[in-house]
Amino acid sequence: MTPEQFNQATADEACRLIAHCVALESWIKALVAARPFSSLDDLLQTGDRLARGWDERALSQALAAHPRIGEKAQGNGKEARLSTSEQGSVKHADDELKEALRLGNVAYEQRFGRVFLIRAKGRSGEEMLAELHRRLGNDPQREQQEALDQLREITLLRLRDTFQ
Ligand code: 2AL
Repeated sequence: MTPEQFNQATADEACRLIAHCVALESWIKALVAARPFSSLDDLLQTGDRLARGWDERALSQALAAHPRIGEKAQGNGKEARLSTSEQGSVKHADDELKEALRLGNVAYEQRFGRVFLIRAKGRSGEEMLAELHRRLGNDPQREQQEALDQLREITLLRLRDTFQ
């Protein structure tokens, strides 16, 4: 799809075209309402600006659509396929790394009460494990900000990949 096609779609159709980027209807609707975009850069910058307004509620809502690192996504929709592809580096991780990620996820959920979220595309399993361990040392406020930054990165990568 080109930005021009996105500009010209009906509002409902435009929402459907970007629905896989993040499970937050408010962001999807706001981006669609901000059309027309003069370029892909304009579109991506607006998507980024709108994502900078996310808070804790948005984070917990959006997290429902993200499987744990190292766990298979549920269902066979577009989001599940995207997660599987983003997490490609852990698919063939050895048992030791998989177990370390599993234990890290448990510790993170006990400490912060939500799933550990990280932009997986472009990161190895070892890098994600190191980040998990580092972020376990964050205070809750700092960690919420890091998780929101990761959610924004994942969303913007998905948005970028939606367009030619
Ligand atoms: C994910 C996911 O599904 N894709 C990604 O980049 N990160 N999940 C997660 N728990 O961080």
